[in-house]
Amino acid sequence: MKPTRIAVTGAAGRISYSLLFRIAAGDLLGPDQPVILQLLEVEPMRKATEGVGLELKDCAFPLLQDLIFSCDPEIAFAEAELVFLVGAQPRGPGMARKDLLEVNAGIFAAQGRALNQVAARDAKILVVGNPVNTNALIAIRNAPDLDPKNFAAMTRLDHNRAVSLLAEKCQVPVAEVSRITVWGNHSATQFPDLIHAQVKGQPALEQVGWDWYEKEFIPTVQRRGEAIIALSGKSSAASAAHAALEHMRSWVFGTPPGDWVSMAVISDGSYGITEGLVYSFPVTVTNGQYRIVEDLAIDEFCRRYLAMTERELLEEREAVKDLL
Ligand code: NAX
Repeated sequence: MKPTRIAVTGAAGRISYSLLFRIAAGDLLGPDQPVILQLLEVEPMRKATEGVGLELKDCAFPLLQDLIFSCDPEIAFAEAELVFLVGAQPRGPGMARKDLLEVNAGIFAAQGRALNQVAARDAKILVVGNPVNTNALIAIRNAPDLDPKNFAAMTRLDHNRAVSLLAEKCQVPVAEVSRITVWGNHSATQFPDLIHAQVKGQPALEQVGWDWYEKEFIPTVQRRGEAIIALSGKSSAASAAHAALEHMRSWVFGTPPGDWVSMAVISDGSYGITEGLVYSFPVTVTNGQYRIVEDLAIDEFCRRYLAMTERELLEEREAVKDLL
């Protein structure tokens, strides 16, 4: 079988350390699909990445047909069909949010241009590196020959957190939870929506009540990343890698009937969200193509949250407008 070329950036980082081995083991595309891993890192991380490469080889994964490493995005992205843009500049001490946005905008502009040149024309490109929505927007704008629908930014970790929290509250297996949506930005303004969610096929809110929803559920999901850093001193890595795998699996293999997932994708104006922003919506996937779920009822409560997170994304876009 022809191997699938999978590019991963930030290959020496913590998320990649969980992600790469699972991809090579078949957790992404299944036990019969060989893969070629194409790793991108920055020059100072060359030795560290080579070390990861040796470990990957030492696993003797039957599905790993080749391993390519480069600091040049045009080599790492060549003919890539699935791309995980994980690498990003973390926020340093005293660094303003605007500076962080600008540094990462430079990285994602260059990577967008390289993808435009050399990636497969139907590549699925998932942005994991923060700030994800705006990084994805920059990559899209710098890849004019690729369809914007080739790109998505990851809110699946937030989505999975919401599923798990609701299942725990209702004391049901996670498989009984459906129709969860995380709307908007992958940040503390995100809107985890239980209004349309179901538990055992019944409206979730009727089972948990408004008080818990507003006072516990929403802030817990919004601030889960910070809670993990406060406890462990490190940001989420294994759960982020798992979410990236699941996002890509949904995109490749589709969503189950009657359910949807959250993906940050280019807005087509659905739900009144500014066209062209990368915004997390409920989506279904068939034949490798996603569609924003239409016609969900949006009441005043939802509208307020949707607008709040949209406003933050408009501000982020303004901060990087020179690179768009
Ligand atoms: P690490 O700092 O461990 O690794 C990042 C790696 O990216 C480093 O090895 C660095 O050298 C590399 N890198 C930087 N610039 C690069 C470039 N131009 N080309 C290639 N590689 C480059 O971070 P890690 O914990 O792996 O997190 C990676 C990114 O995911 C961060 O931006 C992080 O904020 C983001 N996250 C996103 C999440 C989400 O839900 N969307 C959740 C987890 C995580 O916070």
